[in-house]
Amino acid sequence: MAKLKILEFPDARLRTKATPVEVVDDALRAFIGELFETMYDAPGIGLAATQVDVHKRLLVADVSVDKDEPHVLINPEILEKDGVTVTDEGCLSVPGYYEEVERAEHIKVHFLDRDGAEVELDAHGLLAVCIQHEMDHLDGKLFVDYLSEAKRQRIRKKLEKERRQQGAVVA
Ligand code: GNR
Ligand code: NI
Repeated sequence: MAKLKILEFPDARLRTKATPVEVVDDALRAFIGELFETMYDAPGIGLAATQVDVHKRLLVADVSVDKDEPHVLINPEILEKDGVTVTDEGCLSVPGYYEEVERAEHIKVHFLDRDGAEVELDAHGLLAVCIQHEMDHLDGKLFVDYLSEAKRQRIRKKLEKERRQQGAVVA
C-alpha cells in the first residue's frame, strides 16, 4: 500500500465535483486502504478522495481516540440533519489553520459500505461534523469557504508564501 499526496488549498483540483462510484470492487477496496493509510499517517480524522485528486464520491473517517473505528462512506447522501454545533475545524488540505465552523450536530446519512451494501447511519458530534466536512470536499467545498473573504485570503496568501519558500529550498 502507498501513502497518497494530499492536495493543498488553493489548488484548483480541490474545487472538482466528484462523480458517483459505479462499482464497489477489489480495485476500489485497494484505494480505500490507501486512503486510510494516508489519513492515519497524516494524522487526520477523515479524508475525502477529492483530497488525493481522485474525483469519486468516497470518503473515510475515524474519529475514535484509539483509531480503531474506521468508517467508509461510498456515494453518501444526507437524509436528515438537525441541531447545531460549532467546532474548531482543521483540514489536511489547509495545513496549520483552525477556525470555528457551524454544522448540524446530528445527521442521518445513507451510503454504500466497502462491500457495496447499503447502510443508514445516525452520526452525532465529531463524526457528524467530520462526515459533513468530507462531503463538502466531494462537492469541491472547503471549510475556509465558511469564513469571511478577508480570513480566506489571509490563509491563502500565507500558504502560497510557505509553498514558495519550500519550493526555493528544493530548487
Ligand atoms: O483531521 C481533520 N480534523 C478535523 C477536525 C475538525 C473538523 C473536521 C476535521 S477533518 C480533518 C481531516 C480532513 O481534512 N478531512 O478532509
Ligand atoms: Ni478536509
